[in-house]
Amino acid sequence: MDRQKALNIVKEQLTDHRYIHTCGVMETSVLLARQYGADEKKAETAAIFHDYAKFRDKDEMKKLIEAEGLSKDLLEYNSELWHAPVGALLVEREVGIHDMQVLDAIRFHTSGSDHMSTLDKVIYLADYIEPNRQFPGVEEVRRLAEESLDKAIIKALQNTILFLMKKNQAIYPDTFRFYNKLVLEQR
Ligand code: DGI
Ligand code: FE
Ligand code: FE
Ligand code: FE
Repeated sequence: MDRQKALNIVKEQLTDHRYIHTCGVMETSVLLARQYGADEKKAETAAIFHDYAKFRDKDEMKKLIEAEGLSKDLLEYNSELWHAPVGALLVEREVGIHDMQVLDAIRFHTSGSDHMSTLDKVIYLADYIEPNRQFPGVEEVRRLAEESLDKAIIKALQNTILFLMKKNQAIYPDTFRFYNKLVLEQR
């Protein structure tokens, strides 16, 4: 799909703030895709649509997770996780994108999983380090991203897991699976 058309579609789904974030993810993912050997056009498309479902009503997302066979265990965890798998579903259904690599990158962009492709990792990391992000520790992850996709993601996951733990929140098991896989592969 044409980039401007895709951006126009997603803009209607998002707040201005989230749209600016999306444009940052788009630019960063194309650079990371080039650097780490993922398909740049697929990275661009996945980035544009990665937060497509971010502002869907929680009840609507809950019903879709139940009715469409998405992992029901998601419902026991933070509802922030839901927009990723629901987004993959709705981007296919409402936007008509059927590329499974693009849809998977959207599906796994929040939780991660233990079988992340390079494209999935590129979107995951770009979402964390895009230029408009300003949380503590992001500069270190940006530096690591210059030398290693996996090392940068490990640090991002450590930051996210610690952040959630400090707020006394549960961690979705796929996030630990993603983290463990990357750490074990570093040895
Ligand atoms: O949608 P964005 O804000 O751009 O970013 P995202 O899709 O990565 O969502 C991140 C939020 O999800 C962040 O505030 C942490 C929260 N979250 C809640 N539970 C979990 C979780 N993130 C992960 N990775 N794992 C969790 O179990
Ligand atoms: Fe998101
Ligand atoms: Fe993220
Ligand atoms: Fe995002």
